Amino acid sequence: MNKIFGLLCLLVLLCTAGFAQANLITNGDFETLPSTINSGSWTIYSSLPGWTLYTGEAEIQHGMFGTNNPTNYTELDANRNVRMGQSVSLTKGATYQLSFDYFNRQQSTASGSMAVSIGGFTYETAALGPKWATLTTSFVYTGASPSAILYLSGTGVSDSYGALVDNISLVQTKPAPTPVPGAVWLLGSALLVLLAFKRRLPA
Ligand SMILES: [Ca+2]
Ligand SMILES: [Ca+2]
Repeated sequence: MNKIFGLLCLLVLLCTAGFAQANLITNGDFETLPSTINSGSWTIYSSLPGWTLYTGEAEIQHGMFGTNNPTNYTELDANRNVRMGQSVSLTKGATYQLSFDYFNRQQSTASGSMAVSIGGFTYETAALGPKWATLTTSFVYTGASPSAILYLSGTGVSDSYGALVDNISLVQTKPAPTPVPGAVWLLGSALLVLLAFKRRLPA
C-alpha cells in the first residue's frame, strides 16, 4: 500500500515539477555599458545593451544618489521622461515575481513616479524614501503570446529629474497549472485496481 501511494505521489511530482527560476531580464543591473562611468558621475547613451529605447535616451549614473547603491543604475527622466523595454519569454498562466530597486531622486511624487508594465500587468510607484528600496510584486501572465515586452517608464513631470532604477528581476515562481496527462490517470487507475484486487486475495 505504501509503495503504491509513494508511486502515485512521484507521478504527481513529475507532472508538476520543473520550471525556470532564472532572472529573465538582460542587463537589469545596468552594469554592462558601452563605456565605464566613474563613481559620482553620469553618462547619457543613445543605446543600451539588452534594452530598446522607445522614448528619450538612457541616463546611467554611478553611485550619485542614495547611500546604499554604489553601482550603475538608470534614471527614467534624462532630458525627458524615458521609456525603455525588452522582450521576454513568458508562459500563459504562470506566476512571475517582479522586483527592482527604486530611489526617488527629488523625493517628489509629481516628478519621480514610474511604472513597470508587461503583458497587461502594470506596477506603478511614487513611493518616497531617503534610501534605495527593493520593491516586489507578483502577477499571473494571462497573455496569449509566448513573449511580451517589459517596459520601464518615467511617469512624473518631465523635468530631467526622475525615478532611479536598478536590479530589475523577473523570475517565474510558479508554473502554469497543467492537467494531469491521461496516461498518468490511466496508470494511477490501474494501480488502484491492483490494490483493490490485492485486498480481496485470501491472506
Ligand atoms: Ca547596478
Ligand atoms: Ca521628472
